[in-house]
Amino acid sequence: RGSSSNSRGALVVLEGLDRCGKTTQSSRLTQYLEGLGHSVELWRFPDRTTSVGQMISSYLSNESQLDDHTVHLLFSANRWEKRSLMETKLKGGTTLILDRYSYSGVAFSCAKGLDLEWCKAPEVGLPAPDLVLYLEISPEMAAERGGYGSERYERIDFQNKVIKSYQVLLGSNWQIVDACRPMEVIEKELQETVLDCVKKCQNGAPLSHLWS
Ligand code: Z5A
Repeated sequence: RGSSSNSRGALVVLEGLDRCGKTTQSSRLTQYLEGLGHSVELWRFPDRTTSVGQMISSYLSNESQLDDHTVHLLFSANRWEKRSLMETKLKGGTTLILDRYSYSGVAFSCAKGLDLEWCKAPEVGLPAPDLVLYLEISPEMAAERGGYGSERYERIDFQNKVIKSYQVLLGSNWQIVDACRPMEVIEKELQETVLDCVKKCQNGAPLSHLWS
């Protein structure tokens, strides 16, 4: 499908508060692109299947206690262990839809009080997304959705701090999406934006690295 010798897959990230609809929308987007005949994969961070991911998972479900800096570095390591595969896939023409990425890493750790620059440092050099879709919702509205409250960060006061940290990270490749609307309406809006991004990458838009 590529129309340039530098043709590649797009790196698309979905970010936002807990229960904003990332999982729902990232899987719908993946199905949509597959339906159009694109090579596409859905990944999520943390990737709880690796040994680092299992340490993170047990921390998130309050089964283990870890120093905040340690947890931050584990989340980052969990992305670095996928970096090489990520780049291979993108260069091979596969679009990756990521359910959370480095922005979650920084936003959640900063919300705990860690220094912004310290939090960004271990992410430097990871592939930079071509597009970040930020699904915007209030913590109160998110809490009304299914399953809220069972994991470590699922408290409204903490989620408000996370929003403030995300605001600092906002860049030119971000699109803010009103996530309070019906799923189908959001889905349609994302399809157009992502297809546009996929086409740009097929036409050879260069892959950059964080933080750019
Ligand atoms: N974390 C971190 O600290 N550092 C890092 O580097 C990374 C993450 C990567 C686990 O993330 C935690 O790790 C997370 C950040 C931190 N903590 N928090 N908070 P996770 O991704 O595994 O967990 P999550 O954020 O809790 O994801 P989630 O529960 O899967 O939520 P979601 O994907 O955003 O939402 P959803 O599953 O699509 O939808 C939730 C419910 O709402 C479900 O019942 C849907 O049917 C419903 N829904 C979805 N969309 C709508 C609309 N539009 N209207 C009405 N209802 C809807």
